[in-house]
Order: sequence, then C-alpha cells, then structure tokens
Amino acid sequence: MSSIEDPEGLLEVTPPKTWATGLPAVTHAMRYSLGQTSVRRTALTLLNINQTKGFDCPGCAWPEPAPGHRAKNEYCENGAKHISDEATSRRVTADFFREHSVSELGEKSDYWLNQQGRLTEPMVKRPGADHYEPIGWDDALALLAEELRRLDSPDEALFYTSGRLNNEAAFLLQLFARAYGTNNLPDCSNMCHESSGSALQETLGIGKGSVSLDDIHHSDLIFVVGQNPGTNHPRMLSALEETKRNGGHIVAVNPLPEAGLMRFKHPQKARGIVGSGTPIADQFLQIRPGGDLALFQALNLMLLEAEDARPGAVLDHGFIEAHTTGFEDFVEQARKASWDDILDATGLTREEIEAVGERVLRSEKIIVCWAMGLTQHKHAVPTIREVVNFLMLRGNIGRPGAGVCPVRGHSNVQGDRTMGIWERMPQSFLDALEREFAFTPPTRHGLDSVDAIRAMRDGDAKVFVGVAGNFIRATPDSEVTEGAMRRCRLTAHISTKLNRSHTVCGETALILPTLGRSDRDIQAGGEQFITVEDSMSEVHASRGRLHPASPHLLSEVAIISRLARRTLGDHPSIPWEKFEADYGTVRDRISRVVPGFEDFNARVARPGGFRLPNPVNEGVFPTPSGKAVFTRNDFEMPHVPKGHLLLQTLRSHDQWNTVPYAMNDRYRGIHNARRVVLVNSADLEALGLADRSEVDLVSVWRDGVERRAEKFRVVAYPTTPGSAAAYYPETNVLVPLDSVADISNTPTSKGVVVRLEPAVA
Ligand SMILES: Nc1nc2c(c(=O)[nH]1)N[C@H]1C(S)=C(S)[C@@H](COP(=O)(O)OP(=O)(O)OC[C@H]3O[C@@H](n4cnc5c(=O)[nH]c(N)nc54)[C@H](O)[C@@H]3O)O[C@H]1N2
Ligand SMILES: Nc1nc2c(c(=O)[nH]1)N[C@H]1C(S)=C(S)[C@@H](COP(=O)(O)OP(=O)(O)OC[C@H]3O[C@@H](n4cnc5c(=O)[nH]c(N)nc54)[C@H](O)[C@@H]3O)O[C@H]1N2
Ligand SMILES: [Mo]
Repeated sequence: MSSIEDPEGLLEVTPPKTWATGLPAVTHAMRYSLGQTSVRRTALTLLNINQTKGFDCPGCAWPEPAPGHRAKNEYCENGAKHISDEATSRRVTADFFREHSVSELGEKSDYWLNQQGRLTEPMVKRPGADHYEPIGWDDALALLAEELRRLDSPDEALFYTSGRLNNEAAFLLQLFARAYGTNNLPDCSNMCHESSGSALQETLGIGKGSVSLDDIHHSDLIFVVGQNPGTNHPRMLSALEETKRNGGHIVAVNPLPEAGLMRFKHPQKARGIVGSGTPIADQFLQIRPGGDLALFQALNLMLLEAEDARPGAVLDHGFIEAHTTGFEDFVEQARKASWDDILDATGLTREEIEAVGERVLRSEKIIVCWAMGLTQHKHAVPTIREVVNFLMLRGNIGRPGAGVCPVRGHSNVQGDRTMGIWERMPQSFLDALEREFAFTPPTRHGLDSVDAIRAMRDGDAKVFVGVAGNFIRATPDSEVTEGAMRRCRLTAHISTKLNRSHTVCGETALILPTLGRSDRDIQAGGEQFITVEDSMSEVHASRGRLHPASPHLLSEVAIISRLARRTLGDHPSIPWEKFEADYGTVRDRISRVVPGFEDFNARVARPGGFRLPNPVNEGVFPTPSGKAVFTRNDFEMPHVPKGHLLLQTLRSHDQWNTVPYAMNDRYRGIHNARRVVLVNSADLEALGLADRSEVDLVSVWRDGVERRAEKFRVVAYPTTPGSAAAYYPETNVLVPLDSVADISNTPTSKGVVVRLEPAVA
C-alpha cells in the first residue's frame, strides 16, 4: 500500500459547534480563495457563481432559487472553496513531472497532490517508465484509441464518470461507449445515491426526487435523515429556515449532533451575522447507524394503530386505492414490527419515537430528505422503500409540500443519469439511440463500480478511462482496488487536477487535462455553454467566465468527440466534429433521444432554464403496474459483535469528496488532523482506551482478511454509543469490496464493523 503523508499537525480539539454558517464561514471561504489566486480572480470567480449568466457551482446539487429571487452571493462557504480550488493560479507543468516520479507522487498525500494546481498539458507514462512525459493531443488520443481497438471485446473497457461531468459531455460519452460496443459505464452514483435510485424506481417508477424548492418552503414537516447539510449542502439551510418561517417543523435523524442541524445563521443577511440564528431541528433523534429502517417501521406501525383507533381519519385511503398496489401485503408485514427490535436498532426511547409520531399526525404535508446516512448501508434499499411506504400511507407523494427528496451530491450527478450514464439504461433509451444514430447499442448490462474493480482484478477489464473523478480514492478496499487498477494495460484520466488515481497506473497511463466549470470554452462555432440538472430536476445553462488555466486544455466535449472519431472512424450519422464545434448540435440530439428535453436549446436559453416533468407529481407512476408500490421489508439491523464498533466514513467540513482542502473540521471542533476517530466516551471507557490515544482501526469481515487503517487518534465525541466516525477516503481501506448494499451494490461505507487496537509505537 502507498503510505500517505498527510500534512497533519498537532491535533487540537474544541467543543463541537451548535450552529452553522454566518460570517466566519464567509471569511473562511475568502481565505482559501486568496491562498489560491489573486484578489481579482477571486472576485471574478465569486461574482459568477450560480448567477443566470455565470456558472453553476460544482459544490453540490442543491437547486438555486428562481432568477430574481437569488442573492447576489448565491453560494456558500464550501461552494466558494470548491470553485476557488479550480480557479487556482497554481500549475502542474511538464517540468513538475520531470521532477517527480510516479512512485514519488504515490507517496504524497491527497491534499498535497491537489495543492499542486491545475493540470496543463497531456502527459503519458510509458510501459516500464516511472515518469510521465509530455505527449501531444493527437498522439495521446491515437494511443488510447489504438488500445481500445486492440481489445478482444469492447466489454474489456471501462468508462468511469463522476457527477462533475456536464450533460453534453455525458451524453457524448455514453454515445461513444455504446457505439463502441459496451454498457460499461460505472459512475460515482454507484457509491452514492444508487440505493435511492433502486428503491424509488421500484416503488414510484422514477429514480429521482419528487419535490421542488417551493415544496420545501411550504411543507409542514421535513425529516432530514442521514445528512449533514451544514457542511455538504449549506444552501439547504436557507431553504429550511424559510420552511420554519412559514410555520413548518423539522425532525433531524443522525448519530451525530451536526452543527447545521441545530442552529443556522444566514450569511447573506445582517441578522445572520449577529444574534443566535434560527433553530433548525424541532426534534433531534440521535439514532444508531443503520437504525433508520426500524425507525420508519415504528412510525408506520403507529400510523396503522392510529387508524385502528380512528378509522378513516389517519390514512389517505383515496390515494392508496387510486394510486398504489401491495397495501394489504405491506400491512400484514408492518404489524409484525416489534418494539423490542425497534428500540434495539434505533437506540431511541419509545417516548421519542412516539413524539415524532404525534408530529406526523399533526402534519398534512411531509417531506423526507436523505443522503449518504441512508444509502451506504447493507439494508439501504429496504430502508428507503420503507420511507416511501411511510409517505404513501398519508398520501404524501405527488402533492404540494410533500414527497421524496434524495439530496444529491455532485452538481450534475442526476443529469448524467438522465443522459444515459448508467450501466443498465432501459431498452426504451437504447431504442431511441438506435433511431437517432443508426447503430444498434449493446443490450447486455454493463459493469458498475464494484463489478468494474472485480473485472480489473480478475484481468477481465484491461482499459480504464476515468472522466472527472478520482476512482482510486472513491472506491472501497483501497489495496484490492489499487492492485486491480495496476493490472490494466492502459489507464487514462480526463481531469482538472492531480489526484491519486494518476499515481496508480496501468502499464501505460495518460493524463488528459480539461477545462473546468469556471473556464471560458471557445470552439470553432464560438463561445459555448454547457447544461446541468440539479437535485430537483431543474435544467439550466452554465457558462465559464475565467481565462482557461492553460492554452493546451481541451473541453470534455472535445476530448470525447476526438477520441470517438479516432476509435470508431467517421460515422455517417454521428457528426463528432460538429458536436465539438457547437454544443447546440449535441443538445438537438438530446432533445430527440431523452424524454423531457423537447426543444432543449430554446428552453434552456431562458434565464433559470426549465424543470423536467416528474410523472409522480401528475399522479402517474411509471412502474410495470402503473401504480406506486407498497413493499414488505423485513426488519434488519447491523450486527456488531461485542467489543466492536460500527464505523461510518464521512466528510469533514474541509474536504470535497476525495480531496481534503485543509486538515480541519471546524463544526465538529477537530483541528489540524484528519486521522482521527470519533468515539463515545462510554465506549472508550468500556474499551479501556484513553481520549487522544493512538489506535489502529481494524475491520472485521466474513472473508477473514484483516483490513487495517493505522495510527488514528481517538477523540471522545457525543456520537451514538456503539458507533464511531472517521473521515473518508483515509478509511476506504477498511471497506471490504464485497460488503455492499443488497440490490444497489453500493459499498457499505456507513456500516463498517471495526475494532480499535492500541497502535504499536
Ligand atoms: N463541502 C462538501 N459538499 C459536498 C461534498 C463534499 O465532500 N464536501 N460531497 C458531495 C457529495 S458527492 C455527496 S453524496 C453529498 C454527501 O452529503 P452527506 O450525506 O451529508 O455526507 P456525509 O459526510 O457522508 O454525511 C453523512 C451524514 O449521515 C450521518 N449518518 C451516518 N450513518 C447514518 C445512519 O445510519 N443513519 C442516519 N440517520 N444518519 C447517518 C452522518 O453522521 C453524517 O451526518 O455532499 C455533496 N456536497
Ligand atoms: N468510504 C467512503 N467512500 C466514499 C464515500 C463515502 O461517504 N465514504 N462517498 C462516495 C460518494 S457519495 C461519491 S460521489 C464518490 C466521489 O468520488 P469521485 O466523484 O470519483 O471523486 P471526486 O473527489 O469528486 O473527484 C475529484 C477529481 O475530479 C476531477 N475534477 C474536478 N472537476 C472536474 C471537471 O470539471 N472536469 C473533469 N474532467 N474533472 C474534474 C479532479 O481531477 C479531482 O481530483 O466517493 C464515494 N466514496
Ligand atoms: Mo456523492
């Protein structure tokens, strides 16, 4: 394993904060930005974030308010940090690679690699070499095309993407992969909201959320489950503040008392700077990790019993009869829920759960929001199905102020799926591609991220192309995954910044540097814009405004189009050259292939863009039966042997996914260090461990392999007893490749059984 030299300092711990955002947050963002680039470039960057003529903030997928209702500064601290990281003036040049060998770079930390700046020109590492050297674009793409053509089967190639990719490039990438002959389109969603997609597709017939920002503002009761909005979706807090101003209530469900769930101070308003801010959660349920299925089963049991006591007054029989199937089956199962199990799994008291039940009965319009705390468990899919059961019982689907809200991560992760980045696109989509482009797409399902690792490990996949992500640090079981990647004949990455995936090379490796969201994009057909879709199905344009980081960068659309032409040759009905010159021609094709995008170019030209139709809100459920589906979900909870803890791997306040921006986690009171593990003080006492002592985290899995993350500092922290929390990606090494969610195949990054061993000095 490559050792990781983090620029860690002396750990300092302060009490966790009880509120999020406010003025200090803005100064933190500015400080990061000014450390990266000039005052002028900082100002230009910040002025253009999330403005109708500017670029979409790549920080998260939370929607912007309608044009006219936006703040001049419609961004948060972390979005500003994230975009400043892209707008940095630092550069990684050919000289840099001459100076640093690949093995040397492999020893550097994720933080260090990212801090070197923007990639500036294509680089190649030849077989047997330990240095990247410059290569021209034509030669780089010819080399990649040649390797792709040499494969025995197109299914030996993998095309990984993250949700940073825009709609136009995503559409072209899936078109290229399928014209080449494979559905191998693993993406970051596989590690993220795949469980949401699986559960929602099965129950509601569409794998997306059903609510709009307006629904959030006007809901009576919002559950925020398994989510840390103060860090990961700060602008969501403004929306929740509005909900509260309108009389709505909030229930937060989390093993950690996250600052952003407690109190919010609005950075854009004077009264957010002073004063105590708005309390967010009216009730906080400090749940055991993995206990959410039991919680929603308890709420459902209570609703059924309330209906028994007051027939006709509790459930929405009109909705259930007109729009759903499976109700009787569900009821039979739901009545079997046992309070002993529920209290055991949730760690909550019956009184706490009953108090939530009372709130539910008082509320006409309910929304459940969730993120990684629900999706990354073995029983994630049944948990989310049970959330749907809960909402449907009182008709809280498809009407104003009510519905499902999986809060997405990457700014265009939902859009990429809409564009066809999925290893299992439905036949109707493949048929539409065939009609539009006159070739027959492969129908065999492709590989997702976990299966892609298995295929590389077993020698069944030989070429890996990664676009806009950091596969090696996003995926589980780091040692296995690194070994798998090194077996490839060729690994290629289309990236903006240096990351660890560039240091874990196949025999030949390519770095193909690209424009970022904030860079101006000029093509033969003039200045281009791209489009994205947010968490609430709003599609809008994004225009880069900054001078590109280097004259040698190509856009993602250009790289993919040229690679496709090189690999497949000219195709009469796929005009790759035209696509590269004018992205409007790509949007014309999208409008003919993807439902909901009719007249795409005209509609996206309007300020603010347009919202994709969600059939659920019209009472249409595109399931096989045409109805929404109640499901039976067996009780399940994580099994943690005595003396062990259930570890969740999560984000600090100072990182963006696999990239740490600093060593702090301000709201949780952790400073200068990332190799820390948060443990309840009662557990520390029972385990005989002192606060701040050094431990190894050892994960325990049925395959008997010992997975170890060395030298973490224990920090006594008010997490739920029996659980622990530590940062990803340092802890990915502990997540076994085969430990995945049933059905969705998502790694169980929030449910890793570990023991803590005092570190050997
Ligand atoms: N600044 C910043 N913003 C980001 C990102 C980033 O890295 N940095 N990443 C983006 C991406 S891709 C994503 S997917 C999102 C992620 O957004 P989040 O899902 O908020 O991210 P995590 O840090 O993984 O936090 C998981 C939360 O779930 C809680 N949790 C863990 N296990 C359980 C459980 O079993 N039950 C319940 N109820 N809660 C649990 C944790 O305590 C934590 O508060 O954020 C996006 N936005
Ligand atoms: N243990 C554990 N593992 C997890 C998670 C967890 O909670 N715990 N979370 C999972 C989740 S939710 C996700 S989404 C994944 C994230 O996994 P990824 O999406 O694969 O990782 P990122 O860190 O977002 O990728 C960062 C890299 O993207 C490149 N990049 C940035 N912007 C652009 C751009 O505009 N264009 C191009 N071409 N490249 C760009 C840069 O080179 C940068 O180094 O990780 C997953 N892994
Ligand atoms: Mo994500």
